[in-house]
Amino acid sequence: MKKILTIQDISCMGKCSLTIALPILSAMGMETVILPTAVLSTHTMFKNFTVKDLTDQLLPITAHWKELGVKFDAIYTGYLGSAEEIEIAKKIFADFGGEDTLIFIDPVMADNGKLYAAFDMAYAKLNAGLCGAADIIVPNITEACFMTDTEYKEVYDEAYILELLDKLAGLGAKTVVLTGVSLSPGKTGVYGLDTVSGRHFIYQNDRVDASYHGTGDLFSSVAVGALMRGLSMEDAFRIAADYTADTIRVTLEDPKEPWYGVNFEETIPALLKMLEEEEKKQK
Ligand code: PXL
Repeated sequence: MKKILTIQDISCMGKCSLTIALPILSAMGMETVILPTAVLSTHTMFKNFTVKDLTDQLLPITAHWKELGVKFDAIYTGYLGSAEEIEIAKKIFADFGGEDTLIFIDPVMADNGKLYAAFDMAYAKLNAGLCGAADIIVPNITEACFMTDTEYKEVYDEAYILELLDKLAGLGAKTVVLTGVSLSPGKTGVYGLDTVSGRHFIYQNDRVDASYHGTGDLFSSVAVGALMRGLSMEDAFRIAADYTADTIRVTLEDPKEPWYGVNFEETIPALLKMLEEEEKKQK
């Protein structure tokens, strides 16, 4: 069984970060080891949430794992709360990384042209540095712009995306995948670049006109799980994009609280079916 370490916060109620990564990766057949960076009462779309930072716990926890000789098939980082936690993530990559460990970074910090309230430009630069240590990074367009000093555009063409991918490649990751890329009306998806071979890949599906908290975490968790199941980059990101869109569609039928998160619990059986069908095709 593959063993994945995921490093991100735990927002106890509301669906994002670890409350998505853990059930999704477990359902996909992965042993999932968690390193919670902070405990929040709810995710940050609720008012008056509490936060307990866990920065001082991270290295003692990983030192214990080191003593036990633990090895991971993948390390997947999501929302990290501070500059110090980025430095710690780098140290964890150095301590547990290696040829047989896929490092997957979702540099969660911004969307729709803006940094989230907790972050500033200095944090974006540190995140860019962290991305240099990755095998795969999956920024959205906003995050890519902040990390590469590029002007953010709501309306863009393919040349803009190709330029962003080249700049992201300059950060040092082996594969860079831009998310939320729309190259024609009503479509959205991913545009990737394997920086070793220079090969691009693109996948566009139908855009669902709704925005839910935690969908980036769902997308990344599924992509990591699919890669660990042995799917190619193209197949893993296509399934992650399709599954995320399908889950948003299912959630739209639930009239309550659109900011709460998506009803991924209902769509896990469909995800497993999608994966099994893909795997059967490849046999
Ligand atoms: O879904 C990303 C995420 C995770 N955790 C916390 C967040 C966010 C995005 O805003 O605030 C605490």
